[in-house]
Amino acid sequence: MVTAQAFPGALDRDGREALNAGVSDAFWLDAVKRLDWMTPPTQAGDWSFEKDDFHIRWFGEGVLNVSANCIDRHLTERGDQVAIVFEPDEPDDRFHKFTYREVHRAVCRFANVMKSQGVRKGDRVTIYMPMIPEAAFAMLACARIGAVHSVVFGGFSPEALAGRLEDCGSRIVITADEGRRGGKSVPLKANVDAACAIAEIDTVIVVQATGGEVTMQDGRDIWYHEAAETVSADCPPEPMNAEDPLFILYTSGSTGKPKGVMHTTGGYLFWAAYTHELCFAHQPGQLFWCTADVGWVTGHSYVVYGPLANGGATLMFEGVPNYPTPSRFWEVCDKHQVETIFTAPTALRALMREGDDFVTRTSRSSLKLLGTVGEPINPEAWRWYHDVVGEGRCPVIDTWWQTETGAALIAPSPAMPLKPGSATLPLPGVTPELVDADGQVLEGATSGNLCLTTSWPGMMRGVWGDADRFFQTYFTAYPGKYFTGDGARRDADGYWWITGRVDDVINVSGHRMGTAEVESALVLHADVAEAAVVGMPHDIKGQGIYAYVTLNADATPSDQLRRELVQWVRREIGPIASPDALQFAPGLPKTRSGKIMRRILRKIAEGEVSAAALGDTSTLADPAVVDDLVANRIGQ
Ligand code: 6R9
Repeated sequence: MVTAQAFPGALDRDGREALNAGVSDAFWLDAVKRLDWMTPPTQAGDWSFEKDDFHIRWFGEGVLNVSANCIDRHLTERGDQVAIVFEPDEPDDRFHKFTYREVHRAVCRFANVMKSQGVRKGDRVTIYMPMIPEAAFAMLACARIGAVHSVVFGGFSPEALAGRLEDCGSRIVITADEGRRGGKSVPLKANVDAACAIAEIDTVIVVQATGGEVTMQDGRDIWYHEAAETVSADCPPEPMNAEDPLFILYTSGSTGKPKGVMHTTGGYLFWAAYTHELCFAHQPGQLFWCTADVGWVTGHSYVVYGPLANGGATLMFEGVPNYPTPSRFWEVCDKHQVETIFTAPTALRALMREGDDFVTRTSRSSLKLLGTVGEPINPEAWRWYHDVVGEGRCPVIDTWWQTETGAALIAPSPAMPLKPGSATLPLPGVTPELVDADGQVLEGATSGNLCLTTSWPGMMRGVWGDADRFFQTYFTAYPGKYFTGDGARRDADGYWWITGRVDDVINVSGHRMGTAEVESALVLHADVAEAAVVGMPHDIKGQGIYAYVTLNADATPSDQLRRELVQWVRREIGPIASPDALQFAPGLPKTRSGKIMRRILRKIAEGEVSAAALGDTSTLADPAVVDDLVANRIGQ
């Protein structure tokens, strides 16, 4: 336990518990006044998780615009204050600061360029960008005109990009010539060209980021800087209903293709802003640095929407934690006087391994809070963050949440007592519950599957293009409840500890990867007959990807083929999906009905190969395959 410390503007434990106890419709309708409404809502939540009456709506009859809330309403009071600080990949390149007024002009122009290309309210716009300010401008410009953005992480392959374009029927892509990360360039425009060969695209708007050479196709591709000169810097914000879609963000689940998680205007923006203030005691004008890419939900909620809705300054960093040296994060904190840094355990573990000198040679005196998100943080990394990075001065804010939840659900306020590895208590209106495999509710200090029994404003509203999939995926395992896919423990003190996914989702460096996706990529290769993918423990990434591959009869296992298959997956999905271990397996452990027993494959990948660990293998069609798998397992 780390004792609570006073923190300006932050709740202590009693304050949080009192707040949680006071949630009601009137509470929500009052809290949501933090947003600027064109028409104020008259209803708080209206929802049911029951099959016959399934619906989720928040802030009914409210009308607002997200970009007006993130920009316009701050203009009078803080038009000349910094809204976005951009720190480029190369520390010696010029950094930029944009005031709210400058962001306003840039977003209006971007919106007008989109309009001139025929984009209308409700259209889907795909954003495939590096971490540069134009990525945020493009998102806010979509919100301004009521277009629905779908940001695709710049590390995804042309194939993955094309799949996401097709799924949401987006005919326009906003990209850059290239991105830069860790001194390397990322050929974004070339990737878009390759995606255009698969998906049908009418327009590609290209931002000049590096000046690198790209080919432009007449009639399809336009340079942003040229188009921007021809449009006005004024664009009135479109009035949107609270339940109109704001964005789609693709995420991996345990089955099938990645799903387009859909968030709406009022509830999402409220939740991003409210949690940003509650968890980080954020005051207008403070510099907040969330290191996530805008390609992930963390970047949506805590790089763009939360901080800007709260009138803060947000830092966008193009690079990576260890370039040019493992001091980079802390140097950026010193250079810009960052007050809160919000990053992922995987980055902390990687930096921790490099030794304390890279940290201690920097000042970090501006830091007040340290945030973490994306995966369970091991107590050792938590302590290092708290003791070495924060010199014991800065509370660690461990926020548990998901793409589906919009923003944080279980997380401390800075003045609460903390425990290394625990996300502490739920936020107001969040009702976690533990159930066993049969759905029995578990009371007291215990572990189980983590469900949420009530709706909160930032909750996803649907899977794009598949009305049933939302209900089927999240509400059928335990009827009447949202099942998170995570396991958790509640301790005797009522604090929550998230233990990780209990489904077929792997969390690699804080990024979600569905085992089914990697398997489908592998079996597309001509030499592969069958593949099974599981997670394995990994010192830095948290989890790594372990693939078992059965080859076709005419193919021969070799190191070269192994490398080729790893490359193949990188090309099909992206580098984050590269298997860390790939074992050729003459057969996979299957039941007599043909179901692969992943439990056994997981144990082997974890190196737990005793008979006791592997458990009962007698129900397998061919128990001998297990011996072969154990004999040839790939050690870390
Ligand atoms: C925000 C985000 C969601 C999954 C989630 C869980 C894991 C996220 C965590 C955490 C333990 C935390 N996760 N934050 N586990 N402690 N503080 O990461 O969204 O990419 O959708 O991943 O990440 O397993 O279910 P997303």
